[in-house]
Amino acid sequence: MTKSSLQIARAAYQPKLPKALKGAVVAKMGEATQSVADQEAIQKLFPNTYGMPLIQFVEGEAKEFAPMNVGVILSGGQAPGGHNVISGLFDGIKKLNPANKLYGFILGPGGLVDHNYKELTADIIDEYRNTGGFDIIGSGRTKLEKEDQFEKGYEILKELGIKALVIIGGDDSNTNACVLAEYYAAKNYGIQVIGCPKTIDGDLKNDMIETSFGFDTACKTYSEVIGNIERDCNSARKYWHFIKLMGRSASHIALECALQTQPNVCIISEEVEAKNMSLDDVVTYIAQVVADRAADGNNFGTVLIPEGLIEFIPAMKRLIAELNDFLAANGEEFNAIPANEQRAYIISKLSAENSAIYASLPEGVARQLSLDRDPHGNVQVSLIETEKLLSEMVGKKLAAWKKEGKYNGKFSAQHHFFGYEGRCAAPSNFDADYCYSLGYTASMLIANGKTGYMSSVRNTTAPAAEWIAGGVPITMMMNMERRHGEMKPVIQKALVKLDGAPFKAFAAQRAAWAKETAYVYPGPIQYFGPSEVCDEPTKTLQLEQAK
Ligand code: FBP
Repeated sequence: MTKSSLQIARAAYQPKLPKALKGAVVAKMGEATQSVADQEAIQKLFPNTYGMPLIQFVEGEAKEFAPMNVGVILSGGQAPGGHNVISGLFDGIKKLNPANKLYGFILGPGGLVDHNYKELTADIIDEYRNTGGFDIIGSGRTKLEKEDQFEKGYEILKELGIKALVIIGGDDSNTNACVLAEYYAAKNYGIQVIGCPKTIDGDLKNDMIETSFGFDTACKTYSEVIGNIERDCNSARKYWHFIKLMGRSASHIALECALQTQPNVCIISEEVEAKNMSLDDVVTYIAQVVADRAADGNNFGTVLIPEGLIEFIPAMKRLIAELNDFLAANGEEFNAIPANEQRAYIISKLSAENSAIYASLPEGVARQLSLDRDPHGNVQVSLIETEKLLSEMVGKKLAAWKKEGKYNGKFSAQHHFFGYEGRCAAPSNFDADYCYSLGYTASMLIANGKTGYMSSVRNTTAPAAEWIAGGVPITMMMNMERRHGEMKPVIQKALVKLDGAPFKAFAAQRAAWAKETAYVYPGPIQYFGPSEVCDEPTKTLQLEQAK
């Protein structure tokens, strides 16, 4: 297989480990834990895995371990560093006993249920060290939540002599990992389940999990390209660039990229919701920045938009909910109507408030809202071209202001969507080290007989040698939430906190960034070179950890 020079050099990179994990370790037990909320209900649902203590690994005496087999699953969207979690896990279990074996389940949780797996041997692992992607075994979005799936999984785990299963996933996958851990514990099947925090979205984090892996590399990849666009923009001085950034619901990616590149505008969905802003409020805010810059002779700029924005605009949320219900009940009638009359039909059927909003939307977006449904009958908001929606509406507003003599500039827009470009990038040193440490820590949790824990590596703004490795009971991160009409135990999703340091730092500077051209050009991720260039954590982490 042909490899690039960087791939060859990067294969030899030895990820940095916390000092405590370099030799033999012992598990130091902390205090018993409680769930973040709804303690009684969570305890009742997880009698075997509730209330367990926090664990920290510290240097200890070497011990002998009987041979064991371990399974691993990659779940959900790709995130840079997944291969290093697996290589850290592999090296960890081999160090415990060279006879230990690692099995990977193919294409996500579905591989466990369908008994689709392969043994991950040293030569396979070596091919994937420090590489991006999840292609070593593939990933998938099958939800592991039903008893018959757990039983099908048990069949193959028993057949392969697997003692522990590591599930690498986001909040939902780790919630399901905990449900599986509880199920196997209740049944006395002797199979441990350990989770690892993954997602570029950065929304799986709490007091004990400082960040999810992949967020660092993905944001650095997007920020490199945003910086390049900003420089182009500041060179030609003729375009407004509207850039949509991935992140299904939380705006952590947009916020981090804003902190790295200092654009003229960055919308944060959580703020839009908290301030009960309408679509028109968002459009007016952007148009005002455009007009103010035009008054200074600057007819150019950059705007960052989080992917999930539409669902956070309260009025849009209400419109989408009514549309979902209406189309679920009247889909056939709607589909029988000629395409050019569908818009008018919907306008005539919705409640007055929603009908007015729908009528105000550009043709293309209105069509996307009424056509694209996922298998559950919901609008696929990620398919909505919010960047085009906003620039079109800003353009209209500016044209109106021009007539009123309130604006006298030129507005020409370019559109971009950065998402998939960053999910499989070669992991930054931070993610390469962090992921390897998470995988290695998972092997230590297994060796210590733990189940229902998430691998945790903390103190991540310090040099890697000082990182603190351990385990957090997954039940500690849970609360009860209404999902599909039922109350369910789930890991709390971490949205952007408006009173958190990253948002406050952004809010304090955004007016200056709007007016001035204060762009920062982060450049590409550096894999070799001085530590201050290669090992820097995200601005989000730096601001959150600055005490
Ligand atoms: P996870 O939550 O599974 O990590 O996935 C995150 C994500 O990359 C979102 O940012 C994005 O909205 C979504 O996956 C896209 O999903 P898909 O890969 O199925 O198109």
